[in-house]
Order: sequence, then structure tokens, then C-alpha cells
Amino acid sequence: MNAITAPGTLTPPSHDSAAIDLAGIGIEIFAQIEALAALSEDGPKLTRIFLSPEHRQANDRMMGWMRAAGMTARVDAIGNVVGRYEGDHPGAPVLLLGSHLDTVRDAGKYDGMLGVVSAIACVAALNRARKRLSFAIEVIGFGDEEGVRFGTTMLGSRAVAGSFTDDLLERTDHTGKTLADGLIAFGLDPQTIGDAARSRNDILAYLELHIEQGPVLETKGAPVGCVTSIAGASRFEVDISGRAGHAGTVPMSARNDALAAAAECIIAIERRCASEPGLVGTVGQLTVAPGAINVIPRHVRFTIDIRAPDDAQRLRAIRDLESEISFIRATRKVGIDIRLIHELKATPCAPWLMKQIGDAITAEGLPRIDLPSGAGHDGMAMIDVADIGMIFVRCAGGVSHSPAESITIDDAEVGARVLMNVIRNFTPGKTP
Ligand code: HGY
Ligand code: MN
Ligand code: MN
Repeated sequence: MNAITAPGTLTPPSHDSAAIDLAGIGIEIFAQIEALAALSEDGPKLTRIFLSPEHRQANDRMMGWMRAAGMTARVDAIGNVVGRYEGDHPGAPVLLLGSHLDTVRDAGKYDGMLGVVSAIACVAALNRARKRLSFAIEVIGFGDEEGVRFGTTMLGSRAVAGSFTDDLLERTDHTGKTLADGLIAFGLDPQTIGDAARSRNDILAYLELHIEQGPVLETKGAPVGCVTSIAGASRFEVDISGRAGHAGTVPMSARNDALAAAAECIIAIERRCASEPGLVGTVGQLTVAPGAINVIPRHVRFTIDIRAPDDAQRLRAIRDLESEISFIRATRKVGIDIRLIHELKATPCAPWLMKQIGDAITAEGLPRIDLPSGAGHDGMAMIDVADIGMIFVRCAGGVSHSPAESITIDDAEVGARVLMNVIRNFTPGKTP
């Protein structure tokens, strides 16, 4: 335990969250979510990718809201937007709040944005009440959590956590631009990414509010939940090289059809991942070349996303699939290259933070529901620099990564009230 979080060095704030007026906070949150949803490369769909013009517009919008909430606001060395609300004394340690501002393609408008906007709304309420706490609050809008543009995820939070590695600068997007090119075009210097890194010594905890992206809270009739852990994830890029040929003349027995081989691999992935509870596998992207109706496919590239709550379970499934894919390679006489492009271990939420989240939920007169997260979150990176806690908000049908993603204003308000309650009663520390 370092000096800052030793008990007694910070006086816990008064337990009077009731003194902070949160009336209408759900409406305020919804209005800002709607404003952000309009910042898209393909409106009326919502797609906002890392270091894009829409990302810059979102950062500008966030800095305006952060400053209006009494914070200083800046963009850090990798493009995250960071607001800071000072504590009751200079140089106070920081409670980090936040989530991500980037989206998947044709996304819902709450995944990520709800956590950033709710955190700002809580700080705005503290500011209106002229409340200062014994710690500073920083709100981070991470620029890349989904990994849509460069394939590997959590680039923003990895830079903050100090786990960004320079090889990532060479990752390319679908146009062939590297991450370094993207940073320069955004007005940033790839050589200074290290400046975004924070030290564990000045962070008390990282706390994220996020939609559940699953059906558990809705099934249990609960508006909010306390996250226990985040499933570990591995992402791969697979290249299959066969032989192009005339669709009308090459006998079936003489083909090296890259797409048929890919199809066999994809069914093997689905079959293996469906064989164990908790294990999930998805092939979300696939390209075919040359892509003509009357040519036997020469090359296929597809992605694999494999997750499990338990790392050994995930790694066992990966080993099994690697041997199945080797068998397909041999029997179909094609080339198959599998590249790991991203991996983050299963991440536990800190019991001491879970207790404070649970207390905040019950203080709102609600049942405490603890649940794991199948979706990935920035806390998987932030665990390298702080203990993490997450508050989940119910979403309709558990639907996410889809324009059908939706929550109610009431649930947005409950989520913000729970977040505010954790903030007002936050006591740094370790497992109770
Ligand atoms: O893919 C995920 O789980 C997250 O939404 N980035
Ligand atoms: Mn997402
Ligand atoms: Mn998310």
C-alpha cells in the first residue's frame, strides 16, 4: 500500500450525497449523448473511429462540457480528452473516472459515451454545489477502446497505463496509414506518447460506468449492477492462401479454394467455442480475393475474437483451434498464417471498490447485483496503473454494438446517482 492510500491520509468526504442536487441529471446526460451521436462519419448511422475528424469534434465538445463543469480540459499525447476537477488542496491524488468515445461501425450511442458523459455530469453537480473533495477527479474520454481503425484495442488506456509499445505505431488501417501517420494528422507527435502515461502513485482508483451490453440486469429487473471481472480476450488475423482458377473448369478434387478452407475454419471456431459455457468466439471481418463470381478464391483474410472469463479456458480453446486449423491447412493444401494482434488477460475488479459500489447501490434503495463483463473495457488496460471498479447500467434486451442499443433516462439517472454516491463516499484503500 503506498503512502497516498494509507488509511487516514485522506479524510473521507461527508456522507451527504443528498446535498448534491442531481435533479434532471438523466435528461442532461441524454442531451449530451444525442449531441455526440451526431458526430459520425456515416450519419445517420454512428461510426466514430480513432483520430478521425469526428474524434476531434467529440474531443472539442467534451472539453466544452468539462470546462463548463468547472474542470480544466486538455487532449493528451495519444488523443484522449482529459478533464480535471481539483480537490480541496493542491496536488491531491486523483480518482480517475471515464470510458471511451470511439465506437464500432454502425454503433449504438451509449457504449462508452454514457460513462464519460455521466462522470462529467457528476462533476458539474459537485461544481454547482461548490463542493471540493479531499481528492481531485479526472474524467478521461479514451480515443480508442474498440480498436476498429487499427485492429488492436485500448490504445488510449494503454498509453495512460504506460503499457503502449512503440511497435503499435506501425499498425495500419484499411487505407494503409499507420498509427503514427494518424497521430501526426491529428496534430500529435508519436514520439511523445509516453507523456500520456500516469503513475500508480497519484491515482487512487479507476472507476468506469458503462452499459452492461448483456441481458442480466434486465432479466433481474435491476437498473444497475456491480462488475466483478472482465473477460480476457485474444484477437487474431488469419490469412489463407489458395490458388485462383476458373470456376467452370477446375474439378472440385483439384482445387485449393481459400474461401472453402476459411469456411471450414470458421465452423471449427464456432463449434469449439460453443462447446463450453462462458467461452465465445466470433469472426467479425472477412475479405476475399480476387472476389469475382467465376474465380476460385485465391486469398482470404479474416479475424478471430475469442474470450472467456478464465484465461486458462481461453488459451486451451486457442490451442485446440490452432491444431484444427493446421489439419485444415494440410488436407486442403492451402497456406494458413495466424497472427495474434491483441490479447488482454481476464481482469478482476478490486473487492474494496466493489464494496463501495455495492454500498452506493444499496444506498439508492436498490438490490446489489454482482455480474461479470463479457465485453472488454478500458479497465483491462488501466489495471496496470490502478485498481479498477465498474458500474453497469441496464440496456434494453442486452443489445449493444448495434443502433438498437438503448437505455432509459431513468436508468441513466440511477447510474449517475450511484456514481455520485461512490464519489461522495469514496474512501481510498485496499480489500476490506
Ligand atoms: O469488444 C468489446 O468487448 C468492447 O466493446 N470493446
Ligand atoms: Mn464496445
Ligand atoms: Mn465499451
